[in-house]
Amino acid sequence: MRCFWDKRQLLHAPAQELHNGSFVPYAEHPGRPRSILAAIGPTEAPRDHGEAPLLRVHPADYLDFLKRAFADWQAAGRPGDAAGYVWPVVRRRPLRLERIDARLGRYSMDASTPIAEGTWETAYWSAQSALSALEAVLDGERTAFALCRPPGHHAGADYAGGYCYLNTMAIAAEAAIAAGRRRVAILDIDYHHGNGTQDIFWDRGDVLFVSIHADPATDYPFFWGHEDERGEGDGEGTTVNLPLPRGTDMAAFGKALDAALGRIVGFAPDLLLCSYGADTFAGDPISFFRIETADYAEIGRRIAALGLPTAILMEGGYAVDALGANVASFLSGF
Ligand code: OKP
Ligand code: ZN
Repeated sequence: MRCFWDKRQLLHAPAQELHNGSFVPYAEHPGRPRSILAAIGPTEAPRDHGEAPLLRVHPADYLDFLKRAFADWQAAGRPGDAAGYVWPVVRRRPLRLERIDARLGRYSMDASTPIAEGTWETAYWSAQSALSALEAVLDGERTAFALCRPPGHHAGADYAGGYCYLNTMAIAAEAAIAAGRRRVAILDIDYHHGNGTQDIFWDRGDVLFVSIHADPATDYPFFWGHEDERGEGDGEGTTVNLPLPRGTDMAAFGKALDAALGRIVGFAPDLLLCSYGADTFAGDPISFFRIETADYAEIGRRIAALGLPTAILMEGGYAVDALGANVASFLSGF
């Protein structure tokens, strides 16, 4: 399988994040892609598709924020990585925000998404890897893999969150539609709900978003991913949420997967895009499902059995020692 990765995706390395009340080492660190690279064999550098495909999803002012935030932070005399501390939940309205702290609040949803020196460049190349995997599939490959890092599915059109800055999945889906594909299905099997992807395609009838994830009653991101969220307008019924309880093993996950695949077949898409997170693994340090390494091959086989052209985009997975083996197992199923 063709695999895409750019070494500039190692640059982003925030020191810490706020986790359950303490500052702890940042979980989404460069050791993750190193573990995957050691397990999957040769990769190709992505082609540079420029900013136009990013702008189909994200407004220019948001990209400008991502590019400038770290420099603005340093210009304000701040130490370490840029991180917000105030968020405009109440009565948010358009404002010309100058202060870096205000801009960090305006353009992010949580405290797990600091901006460090190489953040923009890393996110940019993560998106280019996604676009290159999509391009391979549009050009006739049955499957392709993008080692996206940072991940993308928590980022909305104009907000960062959950280690995500650019929504790589939405960027790939919009590129597929711009290239003439009429119906695109997204299957998100990361442990966490892909709130950004859901938000972006909430009212879209041409993009199906199906997600299997930990119940947001107990798990991040809490405010999205509940079963009764089904989309609106043209998109009514094209958002499908299948939350599962902590402790879910392959038997229960497999039933939800079969239900998800049934919805995808019913949608009759031209193309499948898979947000793959290995944080459903039993040994994941921040997650609570019980999927084993060998199970990922079975999950991959069942998805591949749809027979759809499929681009796989990497999302989460934090058990770094097992991460490479988990990704390799999943890809082997295809
Ligand atoms: C990103 B991806 C919990 C903090 C949660 C954010 C988790 C982001 C996961 N104390 N931090 O979906 O794997
Ligand atoms: Zn996750």
